[in-house]
Amino acid sequence: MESLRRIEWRIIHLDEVDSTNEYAKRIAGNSPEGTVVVAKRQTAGKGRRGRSWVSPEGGLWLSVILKPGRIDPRLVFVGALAVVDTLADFGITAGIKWPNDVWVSGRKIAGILTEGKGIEYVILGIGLNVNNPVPEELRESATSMLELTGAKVPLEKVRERLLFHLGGWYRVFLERPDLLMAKVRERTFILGKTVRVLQDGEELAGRAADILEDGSLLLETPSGLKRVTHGDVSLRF
Ligand code: BT5
Repeated sequence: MESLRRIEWRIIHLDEVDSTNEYAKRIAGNSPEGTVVVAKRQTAGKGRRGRSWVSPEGGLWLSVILKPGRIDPRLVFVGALAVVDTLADFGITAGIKWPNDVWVSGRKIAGILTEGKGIEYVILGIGLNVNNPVPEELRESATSMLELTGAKVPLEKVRERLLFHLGGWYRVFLERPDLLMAKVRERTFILGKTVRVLQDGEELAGRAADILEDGSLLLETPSGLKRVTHGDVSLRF
């Protein structure tokens, strides 16, 4: 198989922005693939379905513009695996909580938000708590690299490692999505566990049996196997 060249990142640094995803969307039409928007702070950082993402100074808040020619739900895993590998570079063992979170010891350290426009572009947004304070209201559910390592972590180094791993996993996504999904299964810590999934207001409970090739979650419920394409997974009952 002919190997694609590694993506070249072109970084736009901002002090403050509403949301790096929104900024990236505004410029995506006229920007090449590999454009990265990084901000020190976001005033309206966002998660999925209108939720907000707390983004004070000290964290890594960035969005990359990708042009794979299609919207593919598996792109979220390119971000999640890159975060897991980056954390490993700093001695932190993390896992993927399907579909878009990265957790360490029962707490969320990063979230991924992908947004796309047809075949034109995909924005892959990543929020990783590095040296920023963990929001008071999320004390129970969130953590940061600072909290886990007990020391300030060089933010530029984290960004560098993250972009390095993103480039690598993006290439795997393009060339060998089967290998990407194999790694996702390996890194997903909910497999085999009993979970509750909230999907469009409907609640499903069952055993997380597998992540299928298309990125969806296979749930073993009392009424049979269910394929879940999106939603929020919770392990706490
Ligand atoms: C996510 O949404 O986890 C996706 C977050 C993506 C953030 C990045 S930052 C760069 C780029 N620009 C943006 O505007 N967004 C992306 P979701 O699965 O919906 O989770 C949102 C929930 O996570 C919130 O409702 C809170 O409970 C929790 N949360 C908010 N801020 C957090 C933080 N800093 N650390 C951990 N959890 C947080």
